[in-house]
Amino acid sequence: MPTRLTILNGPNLNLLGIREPHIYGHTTLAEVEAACRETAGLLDVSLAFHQSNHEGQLVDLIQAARTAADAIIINPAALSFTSISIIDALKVFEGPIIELHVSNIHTRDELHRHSKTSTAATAVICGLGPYGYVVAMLAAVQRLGKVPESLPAVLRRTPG
Ligand code: CA2
Repeated sequence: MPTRLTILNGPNLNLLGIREPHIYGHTTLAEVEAACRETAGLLDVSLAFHQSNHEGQLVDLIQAARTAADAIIINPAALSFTSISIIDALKVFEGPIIELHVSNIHTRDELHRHSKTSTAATAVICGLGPYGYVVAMLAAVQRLGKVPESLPAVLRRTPG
C-alpha cells in the first residue's frame, strides 16, 4: 500500500491568492493543491487534500485520518489560535502531524501569533509561503521512513 498523506486546510484558506496577497501571496489554494499532487507523484504517496470553513468538519476529517492516512499535514488557519476540539482530535492520531502556516506567524500581530494546535503537532513549519506544503510533505514522508529510494539519500536520512 502506498504511503497516505492527508492535507487539511482551515477557514478562509479558500481565499488564498485572492485576498490579502501582501500577507498570504498570490498563489491560490487550487495551485497549492496542484503542487502537492505533483509532489505526491515524486514521493510516491497517495494524497487527500481538503479545505473546510467548519471546525466540526475538520474534526471529522482528522478522525477519519486515523484509518485513512499515515500522516497529517494541517494548516488550521485561525482555528490554530482557538480550537481545543482540533487539539483533542489531533492527539488521538498516531502518526506524524505537521502543522503548517503560509505566513511566519511569529512576526504577526498578537491575535495571529500563538498557535494552540501546535501543542499537538510533531513539527511546525511557517513562513515559507506555499512552498511550505511541499516541505511538509517531504518531512512527513521522511518521518515515516518512506522517502523513496529513487530520491537522493540525503533526503532519506536524519542528519546528525
Ligand atoms: O499563514 C497561514 O497559513 C495562516 O494559518 C493563515 C490564517 C491566519 O489566521 C494564521 O495566522 C496564519 C488565515 C487564513 C485566512 O486566509 C486568507 C487568505 C486570503 C485572504 C484572507 C484570508
